[in-house]
Amino acid sequence: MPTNRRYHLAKRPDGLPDDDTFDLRETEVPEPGPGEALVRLLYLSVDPYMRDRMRAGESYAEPWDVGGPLYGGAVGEVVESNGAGFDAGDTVVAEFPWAEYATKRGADLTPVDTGALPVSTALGVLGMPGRTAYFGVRDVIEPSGDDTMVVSGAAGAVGSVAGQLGELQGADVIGVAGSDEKVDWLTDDLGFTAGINYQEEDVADRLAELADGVDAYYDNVGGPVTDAVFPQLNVDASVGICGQIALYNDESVPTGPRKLPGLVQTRARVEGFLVGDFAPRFEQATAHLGELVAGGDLQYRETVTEGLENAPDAFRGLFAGENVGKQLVEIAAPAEE
Ligand code: NAP
Ligand code: FER
Repeated sequence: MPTNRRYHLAKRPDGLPDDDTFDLRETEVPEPGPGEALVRLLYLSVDPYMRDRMRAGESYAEPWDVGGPLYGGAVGEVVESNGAGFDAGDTVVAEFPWAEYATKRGADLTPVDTGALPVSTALGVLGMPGRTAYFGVRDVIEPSGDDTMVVSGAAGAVGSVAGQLGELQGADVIGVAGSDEKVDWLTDDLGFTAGINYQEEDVADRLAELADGVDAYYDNVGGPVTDAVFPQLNVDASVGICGQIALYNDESVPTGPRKLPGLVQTRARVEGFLVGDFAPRFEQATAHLGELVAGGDLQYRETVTEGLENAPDAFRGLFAGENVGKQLVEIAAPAEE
C-alpha cells in the first residue's frame, strides 16, 4: 500500500494564513470500516469559507480543531468498498480531509455524474459554487429584464456563474474584478455588459458612468467595492450578501462611512444567504446548470494547482485574486485519463 499524506491545522492563523498554519503529515492509508469506502482523492476544492473554519468561535461552520485535519469538498475514486454501496472505480464527491486517501461512510458519498464534462466540475460550476450562484440570483436577488445588476468577485467561481445567470435573466450585468484580464474575460467571453477593474479604476466613478443606478447587487467581497456600490442602489434594489472575502482575514470588521441611511431612502432589501438552505433543490439546480453548460449558454473556467503539497498556496491565492473561475488542487490524475 502507498503511504498517505494529509494536511492538519498546526495553529490558528493571524491574518493571511502563513506556512506555519499548515502541517503536512505522512500517515497510513486508512482501512474502510463496515459501511465505508476507501477513496483515492483526485481534486480538492479550496474555498474562502475555509478561512472562517480556521478561527475559534461561532460561525455558520464549526471551527477546525488545532492539530486536526483540514477538510474540503473533494472528488475521488473508490478504491475499496466495505459494504458502502459503491464499486471500486466509482467517482464520488463529498467532504474529505485535505489528503491523498480517506475513508468515508457510503451514506455520506454522492456519486458524480457530470455527463460529458470533467469530474472536476462537480466542485465548481456543477457543484457548491455553481449552486450558490444559481440560488443567489434566482431566489435572492431575482434580477429582471430591465435591471442593472452588479456582481463583485465577478471572475471567481461563484461570481462568474452569477453574472452569466443574471444576463440570462435579461439584466445588464456589470462585473467587478481585480485585473484587466479578468474584466476582458467577463465582457468578451461571458457576455457581461461591462466590467470594472477595482484595482485600477475608481469603482464609484466608473459605475456612475456605466449605469443609471443599481437594481440588483450580488456581493461576494464586501469592503471598499461594496462601499462604492451601496450609495448607487436604486429604489427597491435587492442586494444578496453571498460573501465578504475582503474581510475574512480581519479579526474585526473595520468601521467607516456608514452606508445604511441610504437604504431608508431606497427601501432596498439586503439579504444574506447560505447555499445549504437550498439543499432540497440541489439536484434540480445541478441538472439545470448542466443543461446550460451543455447548451453553450453558461461557460466556466477552472484554475488547477498541481499537488496536495501546494494546497496552502492555492488557498492563499484566493485572497490575492490568483484564480480565474474555480480554484482546485489536483491531487492525482483520474485512472482513465
Ligand atoms: P472566488 O471568487 O473564486 O475567489 C475569491 C476571489 O475574491 C478572488 O479570485 C479575488 O478576485 C476576490 N478577492 C479576494 N480578495 C478580495 C478583496 N479584498 N476585495 C475584492 N475582491 C477580492 O471564490 P468563490 O468560492 O467563488 O467565493 C466567492 C464568495 O462567495 C466568497 O466570499 C465566499 O465566501 C462566498 N460564498 C458564499 C456561499 C454562501 O452560501 N453564502 C457559498 C459559496 C461561496 P479579484 O482578482 O477580483 O480580486
Ligand atoms: C462559503 C461557502 C459556503 C461561504 C458560506 C458557505 C460565506 C456556506 C454554506 C452552507 O453552510 O450552506 O464561501 O461563505
